[in-house]
Amino acid sequence: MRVTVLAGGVGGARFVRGLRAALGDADDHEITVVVNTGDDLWLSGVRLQPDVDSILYALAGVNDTERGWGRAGESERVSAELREWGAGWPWFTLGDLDLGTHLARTGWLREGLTYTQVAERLASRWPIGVRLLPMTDAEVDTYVVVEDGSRLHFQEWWTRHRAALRALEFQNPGVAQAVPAPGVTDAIETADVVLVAPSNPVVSIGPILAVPGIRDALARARRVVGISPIIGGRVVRGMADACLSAIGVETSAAAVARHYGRRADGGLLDMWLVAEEDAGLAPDLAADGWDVRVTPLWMTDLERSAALARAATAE
Ligand code: FO1
Repeated sequence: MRVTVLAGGVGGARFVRGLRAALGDADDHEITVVVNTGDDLWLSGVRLQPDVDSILYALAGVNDTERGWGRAGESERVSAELREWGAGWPWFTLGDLDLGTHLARTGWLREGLTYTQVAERLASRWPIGVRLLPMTDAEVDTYVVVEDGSRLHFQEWWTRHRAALRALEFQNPGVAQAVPAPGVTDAIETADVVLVAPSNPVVSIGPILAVPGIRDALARARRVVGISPIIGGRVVRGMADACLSAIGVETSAAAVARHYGRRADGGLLDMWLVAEEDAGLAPDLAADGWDVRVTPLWMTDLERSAALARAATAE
């Protein structure tokens, strides 16, 4: 079975680990993950790709599971030194091990490798069992326009202000000229199923869909299944509610489904998975023609994540 997943950071990483476990070690499957790079940033001269790294580290089993980002067993000596120099952002920590990744990436970029080639090199360190493709080789960092009219890099809005400044708009300068990274549209069009991971619909899945050509590829896909990132009317982790309200979408599994839209109506999805806590939303969606399935969505351990992946890949 060929499965392609559109994914952001933590929710994406957990889901992909479950998918890898669900499909097992048999040779007859292929998992491609198209990863959001809208969270990327330059800081202190190095290039960070938080979602690529979160998924890579989680699949390699070297991630910090408590914090949700960065490496397990991390130290922060360099970050402390950068603070002394007044370099970088004092609210944004570059862990020492993580910094090794950023230095390797930046060096390879300087040598002329593309983001796709860099991701391939990084992933070759561990037998992660999936192909990681950045959504594009272009730099399309996210900026947030807030209420007083100022414009912040997404990471400043997210980590420094904890998404507390009311966002009016999310922008990805350059995205209109970007093209999908090599292999992305092919992975979408040739997959038996494309899965939209339970990632932030606005700042994780949104930038992927904004890359010209990706929506067209999804329209040609065999089957597209989405998993709700909202359980019981609440975000599972992170601050997706602040992002949803900025684009006028309620924090509910039904509203996110309608935001993505049914493929039959020119939208994205053939099927939508909602949590048992949201079973009450299913009849209304079904009445509007949605193929909506109710299934446990909490990915609290690998077995639950794998069970969710099985539900998502079932016909
Ligand atoms: N999140 C934080 O809340 N504080 C940090 O200092 C921080 C540093 C950081 C460094 C590398 C990296 O890959 C991720 C990092 N994150 C940090 C997480 C990141 O800001 C966001 O959670 C994601 O980009 C949103 O998906």
